[in-house]
Amino acid sequence: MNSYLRQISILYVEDDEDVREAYEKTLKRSCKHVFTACDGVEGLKLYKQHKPDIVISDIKMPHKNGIEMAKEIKEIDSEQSILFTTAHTESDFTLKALDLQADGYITKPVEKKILIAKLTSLAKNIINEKENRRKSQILQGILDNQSNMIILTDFDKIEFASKSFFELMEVKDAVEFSEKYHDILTIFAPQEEHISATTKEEFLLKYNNTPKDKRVVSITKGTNQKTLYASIDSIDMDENRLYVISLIDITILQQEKIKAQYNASHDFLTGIYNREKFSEVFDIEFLRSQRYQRPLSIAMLDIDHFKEVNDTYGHLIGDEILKELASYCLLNIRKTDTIARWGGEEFILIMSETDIEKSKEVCETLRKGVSSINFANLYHITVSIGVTQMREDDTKNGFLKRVDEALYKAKNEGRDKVVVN
Ligand code: GH3
Ligand code: MG
Ligand code: MG
Repeated sequence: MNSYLRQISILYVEDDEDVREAYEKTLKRSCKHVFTACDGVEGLKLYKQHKPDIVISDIKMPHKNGIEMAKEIKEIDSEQSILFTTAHTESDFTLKALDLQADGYITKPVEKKILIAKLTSLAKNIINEKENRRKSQILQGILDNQSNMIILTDFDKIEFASKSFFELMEVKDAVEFSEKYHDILTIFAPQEEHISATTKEEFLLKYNNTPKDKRVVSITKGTNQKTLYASIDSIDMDENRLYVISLIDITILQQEKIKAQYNASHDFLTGIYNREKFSEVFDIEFLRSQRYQRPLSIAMLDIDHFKEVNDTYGHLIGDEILKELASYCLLNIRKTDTIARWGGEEFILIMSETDIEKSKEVCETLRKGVSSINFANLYHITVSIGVTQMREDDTKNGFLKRVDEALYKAKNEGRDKVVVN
């Protein structure tokens, strides 16, 4: 028993009743289902009803000939296997049939052995094709059911990818992807700390040299930037190696991380550095100054009688003044200097590479500037500032204590003053 033929269905269209009945018997012995029709009209009707795997048809028939019927069938399914039987070996009919990409023709009278051999080879292809399609569907189903995006690629073209990946890239399938993006590497935007490359080798090298938890790529889509965690495995095929790239969208996570990092280092009200960030910068500057014997000054600034401001104008106005003061200081210090909110209405300024003469000048300018501002378009405040330069035998605490003392002195000496200690 022919196992390939056993799995397929056939539509046999032939107007000659004797021929039809004779072959129907033969076919029924070998095939799963056989439908027979006596002309093109009936043939087409049965085709639509049963969608057989193979159509065998005579050419010359009443009502609708074999070629007309085949044309209509091909419009329904361009991949449909069609085999013609014909007595007119050299005729136009045959040529037209071949034009239609029929899968072949057999001359009449058809030898049963030849017919079975021809059908077996067609059936083999059809079954393999069906099996491949089934496997592809299973694979696609598996890929689409993953929470992460998966791409099967040799880095040149995409063999398979999950629907979620194509959706992200706004393409229908792998063919449209390669038309739009050429290859997979072009979609990974060059970004600091993110993996990108122009060749497969470079990309894999970078990937392998990046610690597991930092294997991140970014994909830019218009103004939208996606951050994705990547993991790559390889599959060795017959002649080439395929890579399974798995991408997890960590954009939101990344944004939250950046936000959390920002919140951890910035003051909620004024937006300038907070005390934690000040400590971090201060530690570095202190060490640097010590190691390279470079001048370093710090200043502590405190709003005068701020309690009265709050009491008179209200807390909201007080907040507004704090914000405007912070912005003003930030705008009026050098890029290399650091200003932070020390707490309440106190601010601290780190001036690297600055000796006491220069830092006093900076503070005087700030003090004068502040006293001339209309805060919230209405209110005037003054500030007292203590300033000091780092000394050779200073500890961090000693250095900070001295600036605090300077500020205390400025307050005692009547406020709206800069005092050096
Ligand atoms: P001095 O000149 O001696 O510094 O007097 P002062 O009133 O500024 O100092 P004091 O330490 O007595 O009061 C500080 C005030 O700063 C009290 C507090 O309500 C106010 N303050 C601290 N943080 C904030 C804030 O975030 N918003 C507002 N609106 N006020 C604040
Ligand atoms: Mg104060
Ligand atoms: Mg104070």
